[in-house]
Amino acid sequence: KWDDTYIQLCKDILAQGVEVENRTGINSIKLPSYHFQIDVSKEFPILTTKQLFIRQAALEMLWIYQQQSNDVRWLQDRNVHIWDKWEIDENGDWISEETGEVLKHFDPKYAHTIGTAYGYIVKKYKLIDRLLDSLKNDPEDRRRVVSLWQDAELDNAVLPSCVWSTEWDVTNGTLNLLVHQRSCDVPLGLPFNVTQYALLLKMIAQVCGYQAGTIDWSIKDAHIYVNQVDGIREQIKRYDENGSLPAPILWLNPDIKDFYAFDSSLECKDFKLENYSHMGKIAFPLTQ
Ligand code: UFP
Repeated sequence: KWDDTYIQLCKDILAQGVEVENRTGINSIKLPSYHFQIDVSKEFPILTTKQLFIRQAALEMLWIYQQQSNDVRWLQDRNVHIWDKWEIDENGDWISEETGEVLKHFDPKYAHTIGTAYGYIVKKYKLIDRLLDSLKNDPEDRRRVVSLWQDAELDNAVLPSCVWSTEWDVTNGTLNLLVHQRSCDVPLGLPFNVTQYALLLKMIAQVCGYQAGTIDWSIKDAHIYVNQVDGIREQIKRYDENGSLPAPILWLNPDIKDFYAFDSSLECKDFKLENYSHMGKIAFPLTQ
């Protein structure tokens, strides 16, 4: 179960991780790499040892892969504020929330965006259209790499994509996914990222006529920032005392056969989490 895998990773970081400095100024405790597998045909992965807001996770995923946008205002219009700290202002400046200093200057044409990362890359390189075409017309294809990491685009990105590539294969009518994450904020990023890629897998599988199978998740630099340790200890305590709760069911509107047709308004009408019980929110600081 996803909670078991996740709590084990947290315990491993606290037990074996190394405390290091990094660009943010807040030290992190890191493991150099980590790997796990989730079977989405058996369980929709969303943590129950803390509350996760699936609407926000889904909208960020749809912003990247369906809208193929880098415009932070699209998220803000839907009450999603996770990218506010990385928004380039109208002068092209990216400003530190804490000190007000200019961390980096960009061409003002990137105002209100995160620059040349994530959705910008998906759109420019037609990554989703290529993926859908290959899945529909050439199921045995072994070249299905979707890479958000494009070296030529790095200089104009506020944050180079963290989850940076996916690989997709079809085996016996089942679509399986491998995800690479170059840098992983385990308390805040990972629970969000796993749920959103599981949803993406289910959506892509449905519109291409496959069952959703496994996700292999491969992390380089799995870390907990030192100011997040208390929250993680609280989550581990919940798990050690109570285990986890049964996984909810994800309902996806079966009438949608076109990836671009899934509702990406504030309401997200085409999916629902049924019977999501969880142990309540844990607030973790987000490091810019
Ligand atoms: N991060 C994630 N997942 C994401 C995302 C960011 O874990 O989807 F956008 C975290 C990882 C790291 C920070 O703590 O954001 C990025 O910093 P850096 O570029 O220095 O690795």
